[in-house]
Amino acid sequence: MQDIRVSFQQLFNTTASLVVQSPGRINLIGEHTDYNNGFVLPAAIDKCVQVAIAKRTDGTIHMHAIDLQESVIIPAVAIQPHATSWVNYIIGVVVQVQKYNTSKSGSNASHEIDKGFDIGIQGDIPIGAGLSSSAAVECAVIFALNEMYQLGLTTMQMALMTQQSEHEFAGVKCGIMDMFASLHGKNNQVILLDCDSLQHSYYPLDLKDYQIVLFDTQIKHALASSEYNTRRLECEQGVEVLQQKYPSIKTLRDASKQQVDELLKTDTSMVGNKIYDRCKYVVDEIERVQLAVKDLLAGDIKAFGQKMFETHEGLSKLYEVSCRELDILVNAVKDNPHVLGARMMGGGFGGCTINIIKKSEVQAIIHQVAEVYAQQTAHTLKVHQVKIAQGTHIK
Ligand code: GAF
Repeated sequence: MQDIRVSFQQLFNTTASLVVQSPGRINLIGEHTDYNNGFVLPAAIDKCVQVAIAKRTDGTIHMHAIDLQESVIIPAVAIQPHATSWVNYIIGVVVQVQKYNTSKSGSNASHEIDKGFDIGIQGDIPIGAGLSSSAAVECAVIFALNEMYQLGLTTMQMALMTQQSEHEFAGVKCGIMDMFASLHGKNNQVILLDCDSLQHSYYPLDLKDYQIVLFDTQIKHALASSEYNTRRLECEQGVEVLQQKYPSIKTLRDASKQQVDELLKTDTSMVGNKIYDRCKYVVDEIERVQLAVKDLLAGDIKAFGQKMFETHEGLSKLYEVSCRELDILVNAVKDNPHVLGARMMGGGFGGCTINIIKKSEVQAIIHQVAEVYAQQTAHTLKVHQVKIAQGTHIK
């Protein structure tokens, strides 16, 4: 990436007061569990978004996406969602900061953010690949605003506010995982996050002779966000039924497999089998993450990888968020003795698979999978080899 301070100076004819870098993320296991208050095991990666920022005094926000060579200017107050998606990831966060300011000192108080700012943005996280480029933008923006306006937000508050911004300005009712991982990542460590209590612990990822490789389908089906929101609703519908008999169940995190079988499997007249399938996948996956962490701690990467395959099976057959292209990529490595685990990663309907592959075999396997993918689809495989990196920070 080019030096963003230089681009900023040229674009806005002023010096950036600070530059913030925020990473994308991978997720080892625990998919679609975050908004069900379960566990996830993500890590920040060495692909990131950078923002450079400086205050203005004329009540306008000037935004420039360096990679896209696009500029947008809006008034800094009474902000509404914009037609351009990258703009929403910035202004949605501004709105959250303004709400926070109002909650602290009332709507009549004046705040410096209302006077506007210049912001330049660039990055190398592939867009639509399921590596959370949008969360990285939101986290970089909130971190920069927090610093520039001395808001005093904790990284936990930042994670919750950027999640809210995604709900309101991107229309995706996402969980907390992506923002949390981007803000809290540490070099070479995976994060076990309990999405209920938000307690988290770090574990070194020692894959021995194996490494993580991402296979990118290079597609993103249009129904991704609407189906995502539908899955969330289906889980909530399941919870409503479970609550009638077990009022202490507030989310699927609180439900056991037995309770899901007892109330959702048989009662097809009320909720239909889809609801059972969704809830069954989620309770299985919440348990699977906890067992997978034990495998990791015991150094049993083979058992860990096996669970990744199980996750994919559940996401594909029960949760139905995979797609033909992702299934082709997982099937292409399933029986390969040098691949310990593979599964689709992130929200689904495109994006990447995450694979644990023997280092010495990586090149041969890439070659083989690329061939299968080209034969069976109209797309070209892209490969990302990522390292686990530090979370959001000032550059
Ligand atoms: C997307 C969402 F943004 C996350 O919150 C999470 O639900 C993930 O899909 C699926 O695990 O990345």
